[in-house]
Amino acid sequence: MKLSFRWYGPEDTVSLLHIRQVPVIRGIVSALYHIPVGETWPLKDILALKARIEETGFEWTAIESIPVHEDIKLGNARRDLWIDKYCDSIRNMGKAGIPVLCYNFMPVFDWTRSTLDMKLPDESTCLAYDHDMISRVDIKKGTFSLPGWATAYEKDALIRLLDAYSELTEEDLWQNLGYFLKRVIPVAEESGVRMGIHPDDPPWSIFGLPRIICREADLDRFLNIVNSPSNSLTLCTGSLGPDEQNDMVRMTDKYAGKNRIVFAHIRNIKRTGPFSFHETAHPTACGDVNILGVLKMYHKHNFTGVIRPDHGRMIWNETGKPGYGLYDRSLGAMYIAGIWEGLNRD
Ligand code: DNO
Repeated sequence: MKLSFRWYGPEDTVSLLHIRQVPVIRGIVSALYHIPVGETWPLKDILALKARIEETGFEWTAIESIPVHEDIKLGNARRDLWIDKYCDSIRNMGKAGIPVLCYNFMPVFDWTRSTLDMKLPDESTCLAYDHDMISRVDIKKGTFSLPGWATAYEKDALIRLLDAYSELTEEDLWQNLGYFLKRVIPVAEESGVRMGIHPDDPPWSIFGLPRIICREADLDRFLNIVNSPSNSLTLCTGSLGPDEQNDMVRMTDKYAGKNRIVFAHIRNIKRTGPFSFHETAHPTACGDVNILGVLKMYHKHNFTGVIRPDHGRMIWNETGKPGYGLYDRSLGAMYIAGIWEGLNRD
């Protein structure tokens, strides 16, 4: 496996030189943050970022993410134009030799939390989701955005977008996802790229919008739309984990066994109610996801894809992008690396 670390590009307060001091990290997961959503990623920009990553001794192991334009998810008349541009971005990343592409198909909002700095008993802070709080938010009333989202909408644009989605059912969203996959996966195959869809986070509908990549049955349906190694998963333990029906160890065993996981996000959470949870440090003992069990399954199937520690808490007075500080993610990386070394020796 390629142990990697997410880096938000040259503007990130966590630098490549910081990451280089975390032992055994081989890869960087990054994106071109200056390209507007939907526009083609130019080859020269990809190569420039790649050179910067390689100068520090790393490999650019995965792109996270090339966001999917809302017109594609809505399935409206403009989608073909955006899909053509998406295909060109895939071709360019293939030419640059970047093998893995993470993306999601969540309408309007990417990962969503109600609190970005919930205090834990040890006084570290973490991201938390409380369904009652989210249900009370009137998103049409103002701007609502979280750091890390590809897009922050102004009020009017958001209202227009939500109106466009008001008629869209889950089944419509599945059809639009299928249309997208049938166009992009052949291009990914030709380009030597494996795409891994990121599950919906949290794995249920929010703000009345449809969400369809939430459970095992959804992942099965998704993988069957185009049965190709280029049509695979980014399996995120912290996104699927809040639904206790999602047995992460069994699901990792199943999908890694079929070679349909290209990217592993390792994150732990603690459930605090049927639709509520907060994030925790990565070790199994800290949350409700059996992270050791999940890693054992990757190891059992000789996983050669990308693994990264996902979201950390804020510890030791670090400030920065919530979920993406240096310190706790580094502890997570060491936890993963230690388990892997132990499994290799067994
Ligand atoms: C959260 C991340 C997600 C992920 C996208 C993939 O921290 O895991 O924002 O990058 O959903 O498109």
